[in-house]
Amino acid sequence: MDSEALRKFSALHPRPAGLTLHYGTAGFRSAAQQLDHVVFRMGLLAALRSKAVTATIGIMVTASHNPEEDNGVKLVDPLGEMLHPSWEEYATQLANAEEQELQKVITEICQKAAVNLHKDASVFIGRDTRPSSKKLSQSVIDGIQVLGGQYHDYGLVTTPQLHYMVCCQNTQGQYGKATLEGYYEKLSKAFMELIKQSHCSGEFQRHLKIDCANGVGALKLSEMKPYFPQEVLIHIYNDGTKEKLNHLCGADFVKVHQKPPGGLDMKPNERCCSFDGDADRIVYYYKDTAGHFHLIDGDKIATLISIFLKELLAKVKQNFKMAVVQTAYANGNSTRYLQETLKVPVHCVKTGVKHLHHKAQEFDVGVYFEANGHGTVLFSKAAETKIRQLVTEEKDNEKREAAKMLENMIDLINQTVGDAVSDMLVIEAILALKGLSVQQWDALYTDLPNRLLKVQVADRRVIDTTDAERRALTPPGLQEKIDALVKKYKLSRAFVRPSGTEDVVRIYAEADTQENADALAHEVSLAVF
Ligand code: 16G
Ligand code: ZN
Repeated sequence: MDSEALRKFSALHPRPAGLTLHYGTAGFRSAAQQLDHVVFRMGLLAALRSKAVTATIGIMVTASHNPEEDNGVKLVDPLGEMLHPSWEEYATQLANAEEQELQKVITEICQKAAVNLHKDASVFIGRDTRPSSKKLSQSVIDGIQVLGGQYHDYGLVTTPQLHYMVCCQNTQGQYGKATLEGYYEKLSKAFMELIKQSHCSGEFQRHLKIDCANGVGALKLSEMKPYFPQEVLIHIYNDGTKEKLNHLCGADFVKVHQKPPGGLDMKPNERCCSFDGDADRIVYYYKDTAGHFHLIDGDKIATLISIFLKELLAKVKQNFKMAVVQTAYANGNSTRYLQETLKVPVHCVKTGVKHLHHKAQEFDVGVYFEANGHGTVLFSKAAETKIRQLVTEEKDNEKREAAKMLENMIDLINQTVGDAVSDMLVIEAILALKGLSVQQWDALYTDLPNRLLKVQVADRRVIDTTDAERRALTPPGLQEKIDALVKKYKLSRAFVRPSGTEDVVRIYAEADTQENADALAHEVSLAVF
């Protein structure tokens, strides 16, 4: 390690005294002006991680749906997954080290993680459209170079695009080409192949209004448009030319407030969707003729995809194991529908993409979605190989056609991480193939009324949870109080958990009516203090 270079460059990216940050569920997130030293040091860490695993590592500068003034950074592991949990601690140590301790901390990480500093390092960089992102990504480069790493800066990309690039690079192109053109070509080809098999006509079906949260999704969707023929009618709103990122728009705003975003005029029964600021989440919605707003969240997206895949899997008759992975936030009626009507096994895990992704890897076909709209589908290598083989070898027409659709689904879905663009195309293809309107999709089941609250407490870490965050272990007595409150209402459920991204405790409640869900959430929030 070039100690002189490390000293020189870390002095250019000083750590504000007394500032401690943690690598949480979504990496580091904070006010942008507090992050320069963090991104520099994450450049160092990405180089170390790359040397440790002898593969390209990704680093994305974004704070997703947070306000424009915030920013964040997270690392992407070789197959496009989230950074391995064992390294999250190293990230936190490195970010908080005193300047004169940096070299020591790096040496310690090298020892603990068996990193050979003489090895090469390769890092892919991406960033969102925040005004602070460009400069922060320059600081990332400084960090990589101090440790002698190579880098490729993709500039403005969606978070899932960066995950995709990293995966392509490390699988020698098996997953696709590690370029934006490669991404657009792969997805658009699979999409066109799929909808070719649709018998549904009527142009109105294809119109879709997309709120891009004034973020990078707008740029990337516009770039992708030429790859589609004219009949794909997507209309981009909140493209970032007029308003601020995530301000009164985007997937998180729509989900949390259960109302339409600003900047998008919705006519009755028009199909609309919202991306979040870095385009890794999507929710759909529409307004009915009476003017009522209907949200179609991640749970209903998972349900639609599961119905479609289950039908195809039945046709190819391979006994593939399929399951849906949710979190405690999944609407109770979605879980009920999946288990009881669709008869698909459902698993509940802790909040955070890495937990869902990990669980979904246990199945041949693992569908995972958070209610907030982050999700994807994972296919096991064995299932994928078999499906591709059926496409070329199967004599039975129906079976072969089903395999062909599954193959296109495999190519259309970004299996590295939830991807708003890819999910949107998956959903549009399924709606077209099944001839479903947005209302019919929404009517699969009715969401139980629910309420999400957040409360500030002195120390949110006093709350410890178990059973995939559905029960509180500490402080003592809290769970008993919640149990007693839940008993007062019908079809009710409630839980509390410390947020992994904000200094708050989150409370979720659902019940038979909105009044009861609100009351239950409120009563639980009082019990937390
Ligand atoms: C992050 C997570 C998201 C989770 C959310 C919960 C990733 C990429 N993103 O945005 O999955 O739903 O945090 O936030 O893992 P919370 O802990 O503040 O409720
Ligand atoms: Zn996001």
